[in-house]
Amino acid sequence: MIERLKENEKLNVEEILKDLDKYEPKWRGWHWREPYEEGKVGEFTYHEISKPLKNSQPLPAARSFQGIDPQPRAVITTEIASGRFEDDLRRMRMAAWHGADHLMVIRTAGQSHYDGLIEGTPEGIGGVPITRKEVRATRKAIDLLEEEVGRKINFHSYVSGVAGPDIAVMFAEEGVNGAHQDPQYNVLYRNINMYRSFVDAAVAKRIMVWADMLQIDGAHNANATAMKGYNVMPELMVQHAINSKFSEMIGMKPENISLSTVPPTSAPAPCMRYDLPYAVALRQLFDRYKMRAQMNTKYIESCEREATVGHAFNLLISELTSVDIQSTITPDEGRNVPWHYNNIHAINTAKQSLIAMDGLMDMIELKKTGYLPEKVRELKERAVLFLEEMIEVGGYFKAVDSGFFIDSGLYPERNGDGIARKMEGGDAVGTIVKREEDYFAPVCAHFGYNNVPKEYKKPCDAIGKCTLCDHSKIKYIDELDENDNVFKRMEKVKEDGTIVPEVQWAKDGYLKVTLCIPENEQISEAAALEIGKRMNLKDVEIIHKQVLQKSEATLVEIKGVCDFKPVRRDELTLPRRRKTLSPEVMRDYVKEHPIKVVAATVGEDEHSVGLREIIDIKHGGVERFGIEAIYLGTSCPVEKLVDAAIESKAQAILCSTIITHNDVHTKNMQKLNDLCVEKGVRDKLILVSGGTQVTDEIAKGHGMDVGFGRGSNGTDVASFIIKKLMGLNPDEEE
Ligand code: Z98
Repeated sequence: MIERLKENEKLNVEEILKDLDKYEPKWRGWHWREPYEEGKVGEFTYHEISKPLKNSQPLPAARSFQGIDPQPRAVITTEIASGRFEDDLRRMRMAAWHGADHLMVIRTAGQSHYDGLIEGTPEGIGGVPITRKEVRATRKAIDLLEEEVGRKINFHSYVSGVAGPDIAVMFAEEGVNGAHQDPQYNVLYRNINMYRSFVDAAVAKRIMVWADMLQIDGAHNANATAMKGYNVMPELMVQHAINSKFSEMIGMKPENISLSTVPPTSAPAPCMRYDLPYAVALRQLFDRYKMRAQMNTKYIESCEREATVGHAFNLLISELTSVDIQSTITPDEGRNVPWHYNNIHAINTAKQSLIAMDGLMDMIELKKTGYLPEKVRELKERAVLFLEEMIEVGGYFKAVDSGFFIDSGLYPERNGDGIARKMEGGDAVGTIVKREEDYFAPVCAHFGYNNVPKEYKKPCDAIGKCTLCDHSKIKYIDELDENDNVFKRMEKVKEDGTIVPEVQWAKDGYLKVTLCIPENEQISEAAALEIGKRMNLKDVEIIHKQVLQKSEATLVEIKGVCDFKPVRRDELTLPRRRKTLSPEVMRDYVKEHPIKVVAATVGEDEHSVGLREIIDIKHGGVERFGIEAIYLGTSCPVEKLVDAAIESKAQAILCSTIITHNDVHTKNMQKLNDLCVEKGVRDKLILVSGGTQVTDEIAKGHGMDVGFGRGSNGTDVASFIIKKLMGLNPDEEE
């Protein structure tokens, strides 16, 4: 049994799959982040953050801010469902470390297309099938992630389709924390009979109430589906209203009802003028409920940059209207290939933007007069009129039958392109059966009429507890298919010392290549595919194209599968990484003990850029830490360097050598050492050499204290010198 994850060890999926029949969820309900009122993280004070994590992966720029990782107030969502849940678990761990605490999985090919529960761990296409085993293993893995990052994590999926109530029961039993549930989704997009959808929704919602699950509705799908997504704003409000009120009538707490909001437009439309009034109107009309903001997906194309910028603007709306749950869609959603690292990019976009805007509302406020409130009022009026017309035609069902919904006209205008569903049509039509007078279901959290005999305090007393009251009563089926199961899949990719890149599944071998081809679009496309093949990639596909100028060049991104001998872990030479002192420690030391270095490129070497960067304050060179650098220029004789060091009482010499013909670089190193010995100063001077062809081994082999090759920077050099002066081991590795 795994008690605790170790940050330097991979998640052991086999261990998680053991003893699943005995697993019980540790908690139920929904977890909101806890506000961190004190707000102090590192040297900064924040106005609206939540409690810091125990373990996390900060934003890249945190390197310059003592590695801090402040966590926004809003819950951050990521959608993970690659088709193989065993790989999703690993991606969830990556997501949790970056700050996601709402992990959503989507059932394959549409939950709505399954008419019942399935068992085992079949592979899904573009989603996971959401079987009990998959749900249970996921919740169990998430328990470990919670422990590791130090925050509760919400697990979420969808309660839809004809099997909705069955799924709701299974989710309640297995400790799922949130779900999309909206009968309008079944009706409009899956053509399930409307009466049946509402009856099922009542049952499912009642069970969600028992499990204290958070509900997300499906209104935003109207934006994604309508021909003109931005015109459905009044209808979106009507859909929110129908599902929210219906849920409350079934007993759902308002704080467990979350509206799925999406800014309806994207640039090049003037989106703020649409999106902000819409978000404000929602907040005003639905102030009892929570807001889950998803970024706009309707207008996502295959450009990751464009998607990310769109996301950031959507996040501005979230900040301006105090979002409760911030959903993130991967920037590659438009390519239908959500990959590990793109989940992380999207989570980081949310975290980065929300933290960047911390305290914004203390400095600005939304206008109370003029365009914004006028537009807000107009939207609300249109929504109210929509509802009134629905009542006029005879109610919701009649309205759907008449094609009121997903019409691309801005209400009250109608374009006649809405989705009309027949009241007496759709899947599962005619399957509603009125309960007999003596109907009795011996289960708790049951919706509607139940003729519980008087002798029982609760219905399941009749059978000595139901599965909601006694988890051990659940019939757990491990696997049904002897070929399509997780064990068979994991067998194929088991650890064998090889390293294969992956984007969603273990050893899937996929990689992406970015090419700038100086040809027109058509030729570039063909050329990119050919180049991919010649790089030994299989199944090469274009995933993004962008004309830079019609005849000058086209940017093309391709994906393909590696078709070459895999790299082995045991054949690799690992780069050495010295432990460096923190900038503060270095600055403090130099303040107390001033350090001088002399530096030059030696011999006939005119390549000074590398050395200048090692020195220069602007490029993070040694000067940044207060070290004084005396630069003697290029092609400096070794003698001159040594004399200057002695004269200026420097503690170190930085000798840069790029040219290597006739091994001149090693000869100069040796000469530098020998001269220092000859002049009796070798033990007083730290000799540092650097250059693209220099390695630590070569340098040390030729009398230097250290050699810095490609990729080294001023921090590495300063830290080495200071550690040596402090009497610490400067070569200590991370
Ligand atoms: C989201 N990224 O909302 P199938 N019920 C509702 C839904 O919105 C969805 C489903 C069910 C989006 C994902 N939403 C789209 C209210 C899907 C799932 O047909 O069962 O797969 O639909 O987070």
